[in-house]
Amino acid sequence: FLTTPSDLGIIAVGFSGGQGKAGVDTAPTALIEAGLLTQLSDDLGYTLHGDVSPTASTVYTANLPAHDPPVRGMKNPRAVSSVTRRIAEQAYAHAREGRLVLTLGGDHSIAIGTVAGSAKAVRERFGGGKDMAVIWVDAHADINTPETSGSGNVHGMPVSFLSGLAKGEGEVFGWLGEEERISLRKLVYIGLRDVDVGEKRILRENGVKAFSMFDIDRYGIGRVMEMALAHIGNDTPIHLSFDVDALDPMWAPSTGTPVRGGLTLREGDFICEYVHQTGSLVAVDLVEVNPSLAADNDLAAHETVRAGCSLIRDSLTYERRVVERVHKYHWPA
Ligand code: EXY
Ligand code: MN
Ligand code: MN
Ligand code: MN
Repeated sequence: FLTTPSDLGIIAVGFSGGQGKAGVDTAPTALIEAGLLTQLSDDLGYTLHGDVSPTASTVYTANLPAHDPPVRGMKNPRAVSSVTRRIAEQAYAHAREGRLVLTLGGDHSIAIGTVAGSAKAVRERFGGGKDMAVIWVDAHADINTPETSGSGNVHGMPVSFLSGLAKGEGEVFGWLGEEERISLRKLVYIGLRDVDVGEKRILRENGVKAFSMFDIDRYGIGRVMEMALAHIGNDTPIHLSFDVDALDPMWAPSTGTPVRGGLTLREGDFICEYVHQTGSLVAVDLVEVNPSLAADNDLAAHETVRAGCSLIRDSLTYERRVVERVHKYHWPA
């Protein structure tokens, strides 16, 4: 069945605790100030839900533990755990209301919450046979365990916690249960080009489907998307987690861990349009926009925010000028 839900649940998460650079917490406000919400409502016709006031995104960082020493080498472990837990509840609640969920990060650790919330909602709505797929667009694999991580930054670990490769305990991701897990068989990476040695071993040992920049050069983005969707299968809800650093720094310079040799803006937009066009999209994250890294260069920050808006728009529509939307999975409220 095809439905066209026009309700979009928005979660604005100004959170930077998954890595060390301040400024990524201002991204939701920057995206909104650039006109994102007007584009989604007036141009694309969505009804927006969720608190998107400038202060809303700060609620996630209010009342964080004052004393938060490392656990298994993870930095800010309790803060990241409690913020992602709240996000998971929000994402789940939006999905239960029949909304497509859009999350504005924040660093990529927040995807522990968004993906967990989507996975749980999809499992409840469609049953065990229809586990959700995740398309992770990133220069990095973000699949370090606390034990393989060299940095201790949790934004390099979300996929290991979400897949159960890393286990949480107590106040540090103890809330992540089976119902929030994803299967590594339904995970697909696109854009990889900076993967740690320990991560490569994890990807190999688990047979994770990954399309690196090499594959994109070799096959072209069109064929890569065909192969990615063939791997996932036709009949599977999709969560798209898009790290803006997947784009080449030429298009997205204001990000915490830029890696040259990335996607063009058009390739990034194509990925989003292609995923939208499947009709299977249930949630989108846009993360790692950090407007303050280019403080000496306003244009760079502006361009990165603009690229972020473009990716989000294209994930929520296709044929930009025609403005068509298609949604297969949809929860009756
Ligand atoms: N693999 C490195 C680490 O674990 O620290 C770098 C991770 C960067 C993560 C960025 C957000 O995608
Ligand atoms: Mn990432
Ligand atoms: Mn990245
Ligand atoms: Mn739980």
